Amino acid sequence: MKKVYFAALLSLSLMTANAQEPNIPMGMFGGMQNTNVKFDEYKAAPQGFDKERAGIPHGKVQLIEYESKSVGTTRKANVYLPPTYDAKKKYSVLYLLHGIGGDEWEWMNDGGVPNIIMDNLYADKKVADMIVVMPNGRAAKNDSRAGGMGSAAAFGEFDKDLIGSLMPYINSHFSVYTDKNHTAIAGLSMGGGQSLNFGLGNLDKFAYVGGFSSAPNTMRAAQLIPDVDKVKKENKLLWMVCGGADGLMFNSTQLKAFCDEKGIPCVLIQYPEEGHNFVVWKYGLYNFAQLIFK
Ligand code: FER
Repeated sequence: MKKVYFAALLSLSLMTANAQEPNIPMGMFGGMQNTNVKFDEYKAAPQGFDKERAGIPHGKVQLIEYESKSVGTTRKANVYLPPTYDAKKKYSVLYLLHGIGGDEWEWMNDGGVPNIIMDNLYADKKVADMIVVMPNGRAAKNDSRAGGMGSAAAFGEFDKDLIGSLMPYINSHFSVYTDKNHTAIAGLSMGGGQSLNFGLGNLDKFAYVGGFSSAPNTMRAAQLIPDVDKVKKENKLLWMVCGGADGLMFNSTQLKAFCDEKGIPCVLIQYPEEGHNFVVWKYGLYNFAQLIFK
């Protein structure tokens, strides 16, 4: 019993030290208040955008394994290849990240249907040519879902694995463009925070950044954007969505308010009445995918 209590305390303090401390400027709960912002317009996605459609070509999802220098293990990622994938052509790359309870299978198996959303967008010619890489964002030797909140620190370490090992693997094993203008990063919840932190923290690697219901691992705006002019010049899209009934909205509004004040183009859509779930995240992928690489 004592052990369990200690482990819970430890993981809480780890979370605080690694994920929340730099994000809360004014006392314990100062960072958790919602900032008033003007949301961007919500337009419902069309009926069926997330339903398998008969008579259209389907892409393929394949599980890859790569050696991670920073973690020191062989790690896994799922890669969606569009129906038209042809090694004679070149594709852009979207890195699509999961939440605290997920892994490289969360988008595929927990209700995200990214392959179906992308197949439909391809069939309707609404997206640029891209592949979608769904890694495990928990950069630890044991990267299983069982880590839960205790693995918040490992989510913060994922940039080393992503940039140092996964991206080079993707660049050398698939027919892709490798420059920042053909590379995007987006994710849900913890993965949304990672996308904002790593995307805006590596403007030379990612020109398109998306955060869906971003979690408290999202850095506070002034730390996330130390150089306003550089972001204005180098980022091509900063796009966020969060449910109107999601208690984590404050992570998105603090960034939106900062961007509005500094004149940085930034979208934040409030999904009406929705909570912290795949309704919002599917909507996020559907919209974000149409805006990138164009
Ligand atoms: C928190 C609440 C939620 C937190 C992370 C989450 C790091 C992540 C949720 C998710 O990924 O679904 O306080 O702190």
